[in-house]
Amino acid sequence: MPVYNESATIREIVKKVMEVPLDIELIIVDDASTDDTDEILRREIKTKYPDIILLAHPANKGKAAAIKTAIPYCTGEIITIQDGDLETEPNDLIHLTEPIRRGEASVVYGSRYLNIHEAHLYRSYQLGGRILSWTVNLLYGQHITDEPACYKVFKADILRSINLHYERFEFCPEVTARVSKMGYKIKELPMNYYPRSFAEGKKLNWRDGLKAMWVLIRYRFTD
Ligand SMILES: Nc1nc2c(ncn2[C@@H]2O[C@H](COP(=O)(O)OP(=O)(O)OP(=O)(O)O)[C@@H](O)[C@H]2O)c(=O)[nH]1
Ligand SMILES: [Mg+2]
Repeated sequence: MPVYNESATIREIVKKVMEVPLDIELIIVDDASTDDTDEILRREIKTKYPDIILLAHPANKGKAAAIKTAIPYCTGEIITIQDGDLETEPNDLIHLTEPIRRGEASVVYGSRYLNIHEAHLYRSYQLGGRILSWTVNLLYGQHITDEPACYKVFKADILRSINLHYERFEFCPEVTARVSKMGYKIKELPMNYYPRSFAEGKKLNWRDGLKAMWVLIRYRFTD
């Protein structure tokens, strides 16, 4: 769980994750938050859940950098990224991990479009996400509907084998491009989504969408 300034949601999301009926090892990386996220993590959350591994960056490095920091600490067979906000429903991880647990898939993405109830706060994000998904399908021969979805679930060895180059929100397009080039077919399953606004702390913006497009194109033609 990469976190940056999530003091409003961190307690609730950790509680939800710890209540999922799966054998979960939670590693939280605080990326030099400037609010009291770090204090909440150390004083309250670590006391309540001593098994959680808390890591911290001395300076802000980005979401992908936080994921990179956490990967060597993962001992489980499956790795997923859980955001520190309340946009996702951690119980979805039960069905999202199932194809990997059964040995039927190696990479599973959640999709907000395979649900009956679509809930997108900003239309521009919805369109941007669709364009990124079409790009992935066109350039990499996948059949996905929601490339930037927050739940991406991997057989642990696959994620470990990828030496992530980018440090910020490029995590999604980079792993999508690289698992595709490794020959993995991405399986998509529905996921719930409860979008938050910028006022509530959303950090991703349109520039990240353009960067994502660039990363997808770049990896198609270079290594
Ligand atoms: N480590 C780290 N995490 C960050 C940073 N910025 C955002 N995050 C975390 O990344 C997650 C996603 O951030 P959001 O702003 O909700 O972005 P989003 O639009 O939901 O985008 P995705 O979930 O990445 O598709 C949250 O858990 C944030 O706390 C950062 O600079 N460093
Ligand atoms: Mg989010």
